Amino acid sequence: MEIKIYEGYDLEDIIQKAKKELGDDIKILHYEVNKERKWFFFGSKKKYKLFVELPEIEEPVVQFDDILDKIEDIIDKKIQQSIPSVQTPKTPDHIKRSELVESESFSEFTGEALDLINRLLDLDVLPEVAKKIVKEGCGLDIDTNKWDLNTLTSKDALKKGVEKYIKFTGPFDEGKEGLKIITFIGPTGVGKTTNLFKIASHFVINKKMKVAVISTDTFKVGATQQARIYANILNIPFYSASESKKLKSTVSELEGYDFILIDTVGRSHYDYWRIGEIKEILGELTDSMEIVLTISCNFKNEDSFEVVNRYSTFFNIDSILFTKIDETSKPGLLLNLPVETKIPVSYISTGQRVPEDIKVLKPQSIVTYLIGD
Ligand SMILES: Nc1nc2c(ncn2[C@@H]2O[C@H](COP(=O)(O)OP(=O)(O)OP(=O)(O)O)[C@@H](O)[C@H]2O)c(=O)[nH]1
Ligand SMILES: [Mg+2]
Repeated sequence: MEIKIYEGYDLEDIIQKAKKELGDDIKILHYEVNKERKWFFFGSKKKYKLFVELPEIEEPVVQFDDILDKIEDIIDKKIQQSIPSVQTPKTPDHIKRSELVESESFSEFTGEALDLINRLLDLDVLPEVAKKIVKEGCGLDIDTNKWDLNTLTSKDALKKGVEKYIKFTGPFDEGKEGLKIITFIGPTGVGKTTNLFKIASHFVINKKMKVAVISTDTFKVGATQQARIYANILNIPFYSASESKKLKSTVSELEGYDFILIDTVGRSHYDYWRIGEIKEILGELTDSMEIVLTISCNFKNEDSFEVVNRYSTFFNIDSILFTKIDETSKPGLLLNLPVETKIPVSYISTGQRVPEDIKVLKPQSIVTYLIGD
């Protein structure tokens, strides 16, 4: 406590002086009155001493939430700047597809090759991807000095390109040794939970394997109930874990299992913090698990590339699982994403039925989804 002393001959005056300096709410601790003798006067004069407590200087109230928000903003900006960019090659909006096909960029193609490119562009396959893929099945036409399909049909040419540019993981149990942990990540509502259980069903029912499911989606109301019901139907163990310690101890109890499938909460790819939270929950196990990014085929090209970019900043994505192929007539994504990002593809979900509507992706199935049987 600090004290300031005011002195004067008029008590009221010095109180006013203190108030003027320190504010109306001054705290007077005490005062003294001394008599001063004046040798040339008879008598004496009262002198007052006022002891006032100096008000505490208030520290500004620190709003931690505000500070955290600011730090988040700064980091968000930094992350934005540092995102590795698998750029979506763009078809300029002002160029119509027909003009594009006839334009310079396709002038090296002719005949059936050009027809096939045309069909692919119609399905929202990106021009550069279409060219790369189709060229694989082409030979140089001597008369025109342009690329045309050689002896192959469109379907076989497409398959050849797909085989060259896309990696396929095959079924998750292929070449598996010991316990395999597979974690499904991806944007909200793309079909992570339902497709995880389709895959679990397959291994439990058809392959008689030991499968356990752990849900880290404890954020969404009803999420664990939905998963628990599926697990009950399959009669497999189901756990929920909201933090990495719990996840690690749960996993350590599941030795002897063939698969642990981990479900995660859906997060918008624009929400880094929440994606980061998923990684935090997976903790040190992240490196020993296979990460499956789930993407809906009805996403626009640019959105899907953005999903991969942003999830890649946190995870090493082992494969892409496509969903909702039944909900789009333009599944160009099936080529665009794996060709441009070089991430292998694993499964494709073809509808809502659990467990039937899922298939292992193969070169032929990509061809079929694009240009039919
Ligand atoms: N049409 C169609 N619907 C699908 C497919 N796969 C999943 N769904 C449906 O998509 C909806 C969302 O599926 P979920 O499995 O809950 O999706 P999720 O990614 O777990 O969702 P969040 O946990 O909320 O992020 C459900 O109605 C599923 O039946 C598919 O291949 N085709
Ligand atoms: Mg879910």
